Amino acid sequence: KILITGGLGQLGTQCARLLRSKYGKNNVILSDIIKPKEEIVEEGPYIFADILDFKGLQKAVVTHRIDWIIHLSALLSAIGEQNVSLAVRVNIEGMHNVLELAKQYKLRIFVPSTIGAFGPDSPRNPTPNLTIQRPRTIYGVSKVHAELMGEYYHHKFGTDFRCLRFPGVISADEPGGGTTDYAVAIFYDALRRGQYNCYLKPDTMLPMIHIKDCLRSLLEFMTAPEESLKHRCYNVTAMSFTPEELAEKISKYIPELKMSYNIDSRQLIADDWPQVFDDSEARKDWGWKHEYDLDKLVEDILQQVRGRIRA
Ligand code: VAH
Repeated sequence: KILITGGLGQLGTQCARLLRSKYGKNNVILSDIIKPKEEIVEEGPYIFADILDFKGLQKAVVTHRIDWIIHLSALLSAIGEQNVSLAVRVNIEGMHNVLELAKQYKLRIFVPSTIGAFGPDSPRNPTPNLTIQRPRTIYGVSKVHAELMGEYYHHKFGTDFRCLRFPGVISADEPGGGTTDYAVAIFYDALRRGQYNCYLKPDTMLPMIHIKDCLRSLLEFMTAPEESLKHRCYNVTAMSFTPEELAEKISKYIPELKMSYNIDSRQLIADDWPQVFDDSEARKDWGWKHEYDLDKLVEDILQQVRGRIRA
């Protein structure tokens, strides 16, 4: 049985869909502290689970006989800077609770980390799997903490902790509070208004991945044999692009797309992040490979967003 925390964020719903297609609808339990829409509940079991309530989480793990926890609850980079104390509680205290349960009940635990777990002292092009990590956002700090705590519990208690560092994830669902989210919002504005006012400079290069590749990497990594894993944390990526490169690809479909640039504080975050992610360790140890390049991503996301706008 699999429990997904933070299930109504950018990754949760489609993560549940993928895992249910492999393990069966009733073996994957989506959870969050938000009331779900009807269609979410129709797709499979959904429960209330607050990662800050250790006892409640423990009850869920026991009553649902959970074996794996996919821990997605977190405040992302930009929103974390606006609410540091909440980010500390959710991203750090929440992680402690989930990791403690993983230890006590011998759960396999997946925690996503991020390009945001690196900072200005890390090599940026490329950023290797093992290098200095001194991030400058509370999101990044909390994700380095998660990586270190997970690795410690693995070596000290044998906890099966697994962590993938994701680049910016591109989906048709508008995520909340990330720095890479311009690359999702642009599709909506381009289709609705034929223009996009970007908060990052046109040449800001960031590693990115299509959500389908992101979630497939999670599933393949979670089912990889233990002996193939040389690390507990792996970088994964598919491509890197800039706002102007993305706009140029979208213009092939929406020729009238007009870009404007209105830089805000998220530029400072992006300037500390990797530009190119080296995921050769993941490709070598457990056979990671991406399937969506930028052309395929743009075609697919445009199609999905068109469907959402018409709906
Ligand atoms: C963010 N989309 O921008 C998230 C992610 C790699 C970026 O962590 O904060």
